[in-house]
Amino acid sequence: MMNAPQAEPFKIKVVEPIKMTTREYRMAAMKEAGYNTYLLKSEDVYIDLLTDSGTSAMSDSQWAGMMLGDEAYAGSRNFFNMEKAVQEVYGFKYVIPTHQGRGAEHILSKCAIRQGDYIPGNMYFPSTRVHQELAGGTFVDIIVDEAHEPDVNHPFKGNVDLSKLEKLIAEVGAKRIPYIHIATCVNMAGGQPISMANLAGLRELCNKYKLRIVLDNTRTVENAYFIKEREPGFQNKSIKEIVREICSHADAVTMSCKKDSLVNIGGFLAMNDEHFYRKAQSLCIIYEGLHTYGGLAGRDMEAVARGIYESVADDFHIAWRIEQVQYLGERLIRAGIPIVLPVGGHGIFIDAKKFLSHVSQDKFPAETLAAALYVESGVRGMESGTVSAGRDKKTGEHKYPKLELLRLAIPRRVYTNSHMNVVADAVIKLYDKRKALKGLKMTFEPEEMRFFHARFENL
Ligand code: PM9
Repeated sequence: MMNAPQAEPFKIKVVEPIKMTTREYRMAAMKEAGYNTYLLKSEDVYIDLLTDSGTSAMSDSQWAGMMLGDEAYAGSRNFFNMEKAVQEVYGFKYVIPTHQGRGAEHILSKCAIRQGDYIPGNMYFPSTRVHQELAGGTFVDIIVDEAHEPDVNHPFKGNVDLSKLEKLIAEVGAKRIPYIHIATCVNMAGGQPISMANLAGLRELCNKYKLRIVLDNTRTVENAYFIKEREPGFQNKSIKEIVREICSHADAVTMSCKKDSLVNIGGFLAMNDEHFYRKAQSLCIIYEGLHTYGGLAGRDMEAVARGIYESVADDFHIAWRIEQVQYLGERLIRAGIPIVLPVGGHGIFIDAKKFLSHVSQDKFPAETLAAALYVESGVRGMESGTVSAGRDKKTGEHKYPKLELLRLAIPRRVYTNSHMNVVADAVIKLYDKRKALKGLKMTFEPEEMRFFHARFENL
């Protein structure tokens, strides 16, 4: 175990008061929001664990950098700072800024996918899969089976099952696979890392079939921490070195800077291939903005540049971040709460199928749990289960995933372990009252990414 700092490796300079509410108030707010935590007003939330995306506290250096924003339409100095940060930390030559991660996914999908293509990945992510499908592709899950089993304790549940990839290549042919999209610290699996050995094996296999690897780089710094902790041979390497080595196995990356890079907005697509870069640059101009701002203000790009360096400047930042998540996880494990094991990098994922074993999956146990936890305590989490999985395009039926989870994602540098204690106490209290929960009925269903704005009624 790395020497994690005993307390937060920062001190608090600015604070944001949070509103305390009563149970009656929260019951009314939840009803008004159609029992979907995404539809709550954030000011009605006490501890907000909806997402770790764009919710980080920026440092004084990042805020100071915001004042140095060069808001020129073209050639902003902040773009060059961001480009240099990506080149130095992640090791890619060409950088296209985007407003956030899905902007990069959109450009990549449009550039590379043709109708009828297959895009293998280590478990789906909603925005990534939607862009693949809109471009005419089909996502294929090639993650190891263990990733779909909440209580199987495996150190690298984000690993690719190489035999699943070989099987797909044999079935459809390498020509129908434009690239493999591999995530670090796989979100939908519970923030589970991929090992360096697995990445190296994947690279070898892809070289054999001349296939490209695109990395979803969103949580690579967190993944690097797990490699350092768990994979032999990495204990004496810095997080910065491990991050660089992870990226060396990829041809390109998509990135939501709203996670690892400690900013409230921003993303990029980066690669080494000049031809791909030129094509992506043109699409950036059409969909995002000029290729030296891509939908971001100059000040946002400066915050991204500084955030990228900060995320790997020393190993204490990431050690403290992950240890806080582990702290909450261990409190829940000790109380017998069913959560995804091992504890992942960016949050706790409660196994709603086990927590609410009396609520069938067509009554959305994870969404039910999210709504109930808010009413109980003012803590907001997010569903990652049947509602997020959507419907099968062919049969029109709900896709019932093996993982039906309530995610409690922890923003970076925002909450203390006192807040984590409040969260743990609330979950434990709710567990004792779980039999009173009956499930939800969907009353409004949007076509794409329905978890964001679906509405429900209490059963
Ligand atoms: N992740 C999250 O809360 C934002 C909301 S979408 C449910 O976890 C990965 C692995 C992500 C991710 C966003 C994106 C998209 C790509 N890959 O939100 O567009 O976790 O910046 O990034 C969210 P953007």
